Amino acid sequence: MKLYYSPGACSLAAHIVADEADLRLQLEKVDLKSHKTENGQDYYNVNPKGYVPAIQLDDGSTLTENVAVLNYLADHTGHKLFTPEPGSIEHYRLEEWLGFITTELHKSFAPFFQNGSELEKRKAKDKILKRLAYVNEQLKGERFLMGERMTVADAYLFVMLTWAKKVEFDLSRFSSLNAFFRRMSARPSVQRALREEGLPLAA
Ligand SMILES: N[C@@H](CCC(=O)N[C@@H](CS)C(=O)NCC(=O)O)C(=O)O
Repeated sequence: MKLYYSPGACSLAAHIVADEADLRLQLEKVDLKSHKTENGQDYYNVNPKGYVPAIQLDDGSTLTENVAVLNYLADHTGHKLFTPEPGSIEHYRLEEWLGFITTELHKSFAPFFQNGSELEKRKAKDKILKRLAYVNEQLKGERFLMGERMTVADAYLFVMLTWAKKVEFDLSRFSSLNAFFRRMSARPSVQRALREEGLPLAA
């Protein structure tokens, strides 16, 4: 399996999950400006949508969209991460978190990474901080979003928190979220994934 990624992008979640679950993953970096991969391939031939992540499966086909990629990986982690039984309420809770992270957090960062106006950035910041306040409440007394065991949603949330730090949001009042961030940062899988992407260790 191969992951097409860009350092520190949302593809980092899949990278962390694969490492956490000892999935053998080849990595291929994508330059999101030129849309060339590090092997000189035109990335549009891999993912016509032009964005990361994409995973190339062992049968040569490609899967895109972070939620689908994370769900695919979750189903191949051999229970090294918590992967609720299909049909169980926990399964839908995990989908609920993934849907929330991808639409309410991930997409809200767009003005910061796509040259938005100051007004767009201010509105986005208000929304993201409101959503993070909710996550902070949900994490009170919990190690991970789904309780005691890590799921793919935790890896995705971790990446969102690295972005919030990158754009210098003040997260100091979110004590549960900060504790979660420290716990995730301490995981060898997270440290290895950051190192492999050439990124500083999260602090
Ligand atoms: N809907 C996609 C969005 C992925 C996305 O936003 N990828 C960003 C990096 S985090 C990207 O590659 N942006 C470059 C572009 O859109 O051309 C998903 O959920 O996977």
